[in-house]
Amino acid sequence: MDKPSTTISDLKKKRRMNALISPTLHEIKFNEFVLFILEKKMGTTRRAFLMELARRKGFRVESELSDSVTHIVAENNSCSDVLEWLAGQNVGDSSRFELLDISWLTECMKVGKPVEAIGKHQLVMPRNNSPYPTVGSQNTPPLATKEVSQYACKRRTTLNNCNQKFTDAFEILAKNFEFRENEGICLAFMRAISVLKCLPFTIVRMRDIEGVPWLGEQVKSIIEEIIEDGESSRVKAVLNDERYKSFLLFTSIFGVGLKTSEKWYRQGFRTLDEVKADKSLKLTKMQKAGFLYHEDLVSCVAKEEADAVYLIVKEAVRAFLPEALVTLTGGFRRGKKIGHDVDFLISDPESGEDEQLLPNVIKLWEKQELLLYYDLVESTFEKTKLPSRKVDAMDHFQKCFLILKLHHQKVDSNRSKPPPESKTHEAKNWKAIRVDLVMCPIQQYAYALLGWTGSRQFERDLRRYATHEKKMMLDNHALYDKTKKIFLKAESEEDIFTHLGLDYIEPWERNA
Ligand code: DCT
Ligand code: MG
Repeated sequence: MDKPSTTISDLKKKRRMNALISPTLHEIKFNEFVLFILEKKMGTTRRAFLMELARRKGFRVESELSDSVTHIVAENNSCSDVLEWLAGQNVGDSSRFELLDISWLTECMKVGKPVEAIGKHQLVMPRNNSPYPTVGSQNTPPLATKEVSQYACKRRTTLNNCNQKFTDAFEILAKNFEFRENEGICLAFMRAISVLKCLPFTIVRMRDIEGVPWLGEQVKSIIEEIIEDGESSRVKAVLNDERYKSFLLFTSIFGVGLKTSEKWYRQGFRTLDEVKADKSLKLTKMQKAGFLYHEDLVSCVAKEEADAVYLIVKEAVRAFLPEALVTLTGGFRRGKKIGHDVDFLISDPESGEDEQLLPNVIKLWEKQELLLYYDLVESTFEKTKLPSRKVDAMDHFQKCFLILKLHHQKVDSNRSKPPPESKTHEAKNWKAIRVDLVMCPIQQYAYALLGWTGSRQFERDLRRYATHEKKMMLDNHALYDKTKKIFLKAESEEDIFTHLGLDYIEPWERNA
């Protein structure tokens, strides 16, 4: 069917409109915001009139919803009407706009300059119904109106991090302070990272983070710089810092911590090749393995590889204890797709404790030539011992830190993809994987599982919460009620949350 032909009068009308809509050469007096007037329910003519009027008064008004627009003015539209319209405009995060009613613009026009946008001018969602709680100016609540708890164990933190550009920057700064052994500032950045990860929106202006805990002046000034310039000058300086760069390299070696890094740095080493070239250096057994398998160990473990390791661990454990529980813990239990190692918790409901299991598994893998390195740590666990007061204390269970030889074939048979077959016999057909095995009595299983699932920040805050809010002591073995002077039994993680009076947080919501 032919389109109806445009009449002369249509054309004239269009030209008139265009003349009104296209920006004329009015001086912009008020540069602090950029307006966009919504045509929906207002109509073309009235919109064109208001745009021209506002421009004449010195306001900057855009015809299109460009990136520079900060305020959207609407008439006869509710907040949801405008949000619905915005959703169809493909403008990304629409929470960056202030949504205002026409009454605000009318008042501005009356006085010939911007008036403060207050409650009556703002288009807001009814409470509890909002995709982002309010859209408003200085005196309205910021985006994070729902109170954000200071405790990670009262927040739900999934892997969906809306603020990665900020958290990546703080990870670098935190690491730098860790390398400088300044624990206080390091922890301050870690807490900021943790709280930013739980926010359900991307921060686009400082107002968005009003009332969010753990964001001190230092943290805020860096957030502001990243919002304005897209990057932080402090982070850039750290990335170029010689000490930071060397420590990052040194600590990437399994078995090398801050003490060794400091020593090597003082001796003048700056790269791993320089360390390797010095044959007089005394390396521990762990560090030797760290250098030998460095390339494999720094390339992260993928979930498929962790699943393949799980099958190997389960088979070996069940060969000795057929009823044993073998649970994948750490980051992979929280739903991560990559990790630096694979963590397992093992417990036997039948025998309770079996100190021979880990030594037997080690012997078996040695025979199968799967073991590249191991360090068996004996249990120092005592049932009557009170939970540790130290937030980062290691637990007392028997455990084994090891490097396992994972044949590609084991991963690929899981993946149901043909293996990248080695062309020559010499080609390496395996990858070295860091594995932690922890053996605990079944009575402590729930506590050990909660402790080994992490994240570290989540665990720290669980313990801090127990101490400060509940007068209880929590660690990977037990929960002790100091008021009642009793140990609280738990069969599941849910039981522990209940003892602490906390809502249950699923493992994939513990990525704090
Ligand atoms: N953990 C802890 N305190 C420590 C060390 C570990 O609470 N001092 C807990 C938290 C996570 C779990 O043990 C496993 O530790 P990692 O393997 O270091 O952490 P992850 O979350 O599994 O991280 P990655 O994915 O890098 O392995
Ligand atoms: Mg891990």
